[in-house]
Parts: sequence; C-alpha cells; structure tokens
Amino acid sequence: MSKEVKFAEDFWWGAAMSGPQMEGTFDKPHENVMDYWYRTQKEDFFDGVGPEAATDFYHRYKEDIKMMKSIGMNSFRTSIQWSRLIKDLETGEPDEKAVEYYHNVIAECKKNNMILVMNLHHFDIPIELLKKYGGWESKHVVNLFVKFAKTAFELFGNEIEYWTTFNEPMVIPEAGYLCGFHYPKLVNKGEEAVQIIYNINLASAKVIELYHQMCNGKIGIVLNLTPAYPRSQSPEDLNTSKLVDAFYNRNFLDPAVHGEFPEEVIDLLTENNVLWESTPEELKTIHDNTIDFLGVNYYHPKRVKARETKLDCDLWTPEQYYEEYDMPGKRINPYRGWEIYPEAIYDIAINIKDNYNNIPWFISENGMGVEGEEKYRDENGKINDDYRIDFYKEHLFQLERGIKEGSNCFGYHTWTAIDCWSWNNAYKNRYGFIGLDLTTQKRTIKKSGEWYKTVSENHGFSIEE
Ligand code: BGP
Repeated sequence: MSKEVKFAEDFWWGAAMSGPQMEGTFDKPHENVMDYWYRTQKEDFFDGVGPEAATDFYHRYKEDIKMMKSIGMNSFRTSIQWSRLIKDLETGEPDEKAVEYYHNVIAECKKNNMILVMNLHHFDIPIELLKKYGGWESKHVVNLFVKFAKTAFELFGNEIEYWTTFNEPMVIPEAGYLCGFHYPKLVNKGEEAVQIIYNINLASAKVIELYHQMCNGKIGIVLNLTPAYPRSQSPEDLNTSKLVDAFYNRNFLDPAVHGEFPEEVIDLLTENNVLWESTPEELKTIHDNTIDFLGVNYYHPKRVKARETKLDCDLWTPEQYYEEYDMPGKRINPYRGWEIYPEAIYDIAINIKDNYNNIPWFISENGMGVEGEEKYRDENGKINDDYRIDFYKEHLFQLERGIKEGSNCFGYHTWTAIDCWSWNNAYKNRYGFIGLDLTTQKRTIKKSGEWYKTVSENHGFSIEE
C-alpha cells in the first residue's frame, strides 16, 4: 500500500546556506571570527581546508541560483556577512563592492522567482569586535549590530520580504564558551555564556523593532530546537530534561515569541548569583518586539539524564545539572555522530502549536552530512544519495503529521543546496543536493536534487506503508 505525503500548493521547498560557508572571503573589508580562527589555527580544520574559496558563490551566484531553481527550489536562505557589508564597524558605513554584490544576488533571485530569506548573523562576528570588546559579551557590540542591521535595511529592506536576525544563536555561547568547539574555544564559562544569551536576545529584539519602523516585510529568528528527551519518566530525569529544554531551547524561543525569559532559568541563575545584567528598558524592548515568524533548524534530539556524578568544575555551568544519555539502540549518522530521530519534528510542530501561539514557522535547516560521497558516483557522474532521500522522506512524513494536526508550518528548507564549507569540519561531510568538486568547483546534481524537483512539483511524494 502506498500513502501520499502532501503539502500545501504554496509550501516553500528550499534550502539554507550562509555567507561565510558559501561565498569565499574575496573582497571582504574584515575577517569574521571563523576566517581568523582558520588563519591562526589551521590544524583545527579538517584536511586544513579553510573558507577562502569555499563554494565560490561570490563569483558563481548566477549559475548557482539557476541550478537551485532547476531542482525545484522556490526559496532559499542565505546571510549578509557583517564583515563584508560594513566597512566602518563603528558607524555602520557600508562597503561599496559588498553593496553591489548583495544587490546582484537579490536581483538574481527575483529574476528566478525565488523567495529569499536574508539572515543577519550566522556565527560570524567580525573578529575586531571579539578582540576589542569581548564580542557578544558586550552591549556596545549589540548596538553596533543594530547599526549594521540599519544599513542592511536602508539598502535592501524593501527588496527582501523575509529577514531573520540570527541563525542558531545558542551555538555562540554553547560552542564558544561552554563546550569549546568553536573559537574562542572556552569551556565552562557559564557566566559569560549567560550574558551572551541575554545580549543576543536584546540585539534581536532591537533589530526587530527597527525593522518594523523601517520596512513592511516580515522578520523572524532561526533557532536550533533540540528537544530534550529524558532517559526515563523518573522525577529526577524528567526535571532534568525540563531544565535542559529551558536553558538550551526556551532561553531563545520564549523571548522570541512571548517576549519573556523562562522563569525557571531566571530563578536558577539568581540562586547561583550568575543572572545576566539587564535594565528595565532593555527588558521592555525584548517584551515588545517579538518575531513575525520562526525558523527551526532540526538535526538531532538531545537525550539527557539526571547527573550521576558531580561535575568537576568550580565555575557555574549548565552542565552541572545534567548528563548526556547514550541511549542504547539509537540510530546514528556515523559521519557526523548525530542521532537520527525524525519523530522530533512532529513533537516540535505540536509544541509550537500548543505553547507558542501556533506562530507561522518553517523548517529552516534539516539535513544529513555524509563523508566520502564520491563512492556513490555512478558511470554518468551522478552521486546516488538514496540515504539522503530516505532521511528527508522520514522527516517530511513527521512534519506532515504535525501540519495535519494544525501546526502552522509553511515550508521546508534543507541544509543545504550545494555542498559547502562547514566550520572546522570544512568539506568533510557533504550535505548538498548538488555536489561540489573542490578542485575544479564543478557542480553536479545528485539523485536527491532530482528527487527534490519531483517533490516540489507534486507538493509531496508517496511512501510505501
Ligand atoms: C547548523 C548550522 C549550519 C551548518 C549545519 C551543519 O548548525 O546552522 O551552518 O553548518 O549545522 O552542521 P555541520 O556543518 O557542523 O556539520
């Protein structure tokens, strides 16, 4: 028996990418934190490959947008790099070459009838602002970000209908200040992480306020929602998962949608004397300037248990309240080490419907990175990535279930359209519908790209039950 998995006729079928991972560093007036990290610590990057050329979207955007259109994409997200658009970081004065480049990309999307979602921050703070002011720890940097956004809105605000302020803001404190896998590679810096969480929420709200004063489109945020499932239904495990959810998901989701931070987080931070510095005016800005729509990046769940051993650390850190739970029998993508659990998409959909005003939302990233895809290339040069098609089908099946139950989801973006550079994993794991030969920059459509075209044309697909 086969079953139809169907979506609305105007559903977005697209993919996400980001400036720092696609464009290459050509003509940039500043280095971002990733550019700097690579220049100074190349050994951290897979095969020593950096962002200089990346996928060379900077020069190839015309053919790339056309190719994306040819695989059925009707929308895509990318980002404006702060370190490219802004020449003078203190005043927000733009760089002329960058202005021309972004105008051209926007025009090309229009020409191809492609909905563009433009994001303003994708882990890519200009390195000077990190060195000089401590990056997102500083409220001066929050104000400089608002200046950057103002310049972007003045230049392109009414040419683009959909904007987002940040991509996965939790990754900035988590990867940079708690777990140490992104530059500045600090560990257990809970107090700093907490201030960064607050400051980014403030920056997002200030930019939303400005956008609504200046432009007529819609503005949102892209969050990595990682449902926290408890090991068991014991009160200890359940409380642990609630706390992990509040800290890692709701610390951005609640202010973005409801204008308020989770109470249990505020209580916990207050008890431990590590609450962020805030003012009543700032809290009012956060309260009054919430998002128009939400982007959800989903890759894998988080499985947690109550701590069994005390964390050996004198500093305050959220990790002292939980341990990762290595669930027996879980499905894993061995290349990335992430669990595959499509059902979480349904849970996210219902959570948004029930607890977040059923706000309009879309899946803004979902994907599977695989190493060594060359071995799946056939005699005609096509990469037969059936595993990726299966992965997408399973996730879309769960998304459709959520939509059928009333969740207000309007689109699906995969990560990513064309294989791209992925921070310190560089080009290890490939995610694209379109494969990239790193030495020649030749692009070839994979089997999943052909499949996506049929899905977009038919507004869905059928599966065997
Ligand atoms: C998300 C990021 C993307 C992208 C993706 C894949 O967290 O928003 O920028 O990189 O993950 O992950 P990775 O590149 O680490 O394999």
